[in-house]
Amino acid sequence: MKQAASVDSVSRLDRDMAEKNLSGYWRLGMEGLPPHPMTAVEPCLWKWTDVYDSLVRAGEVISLENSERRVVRLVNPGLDQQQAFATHTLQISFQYVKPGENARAHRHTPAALRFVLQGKGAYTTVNGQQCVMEPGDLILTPKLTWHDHSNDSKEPMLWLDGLDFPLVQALHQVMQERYSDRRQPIEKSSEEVMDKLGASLRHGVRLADFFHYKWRDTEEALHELIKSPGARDRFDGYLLEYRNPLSGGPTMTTIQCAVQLLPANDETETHRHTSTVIYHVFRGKGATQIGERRYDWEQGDSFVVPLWHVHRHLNRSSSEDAILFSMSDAPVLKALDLYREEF
Ligand code: GTQ
Repeated sequence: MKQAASVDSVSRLDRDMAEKNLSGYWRLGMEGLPPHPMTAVEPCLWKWTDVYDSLVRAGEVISLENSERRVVRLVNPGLDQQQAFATHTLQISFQYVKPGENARAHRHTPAALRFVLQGKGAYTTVNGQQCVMEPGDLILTPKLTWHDHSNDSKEPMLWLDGLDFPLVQALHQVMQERYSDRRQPIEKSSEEVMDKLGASLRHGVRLADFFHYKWRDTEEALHELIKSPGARDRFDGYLLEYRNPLSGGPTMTTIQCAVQLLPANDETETHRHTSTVIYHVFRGKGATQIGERRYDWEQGDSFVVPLWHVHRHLNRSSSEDAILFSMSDAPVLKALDLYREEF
């Protein structure tokens, strides 16, 4: 009688507490917390042909009058499919703007970046700065910067979008505003800003922002790097991080972008870290071993290495360099003292 009463009193307690929006720790049992971070994000690879086919079809049926952007998102099979995010913190999608089109001006709390894949001569305007796009350029639209995309060229434009949307959503901070016109007035060009940047660094004057990394500068820096003795990283090959030239800090508050070059036949060593990385293959072909599985990739493919998954990269060509573009949530983990690495 006594025992039954005590069993009954726990379930009665739980029920009574639930009615008052309370919960007892004992409901978790004795298992406790996991010994290492756990994630629902799954390793996944998306083939360029699938992404490209979808973009081309969207080009036929989606107009920029009916959809604010013509964007195809990569969806992680381990996450809620309705949300359509590639990871729990960052989102990757691909955007297509046809000749003569304009994607109207807006700004939002999620930070975004563009890595240009195809086309030449279209531009994104960021807070009045005209950033003319060429393949390999990285263009930033940090939180609440106005941006619109215009293709006044004769070629279709394709680029990769990265956003910290899932993170900003988890913090319940998503909002967007539309600009009064479709396009912002252009006040200056990236070239003018870059010229001023040199002068401002010499004079110790701070420019407010830096939005545009040209591929010709990135490529030159990569080629300098491969010539420097001891520059090869054992886990990432020749890795170049996009740093804020004014602060020396990460690309943006929440996102670290990088390019890495793996020479022909190169194989890196295995490690893992608490940041999650989204990769896009800019040049070449190879493979990334994630845990037990090998993901073979070639130009245009994208893949995700989820947090705390051991991984290493292989260039499977005997003659060509491979170049990976990547974005990671490492700045967030570092800011929160949650960044750890193991090898
Ligand atoms: O180009 O402004 O992939 O606002 C998602 C949201 C791109 C953009 C995305 C956006 C944009």
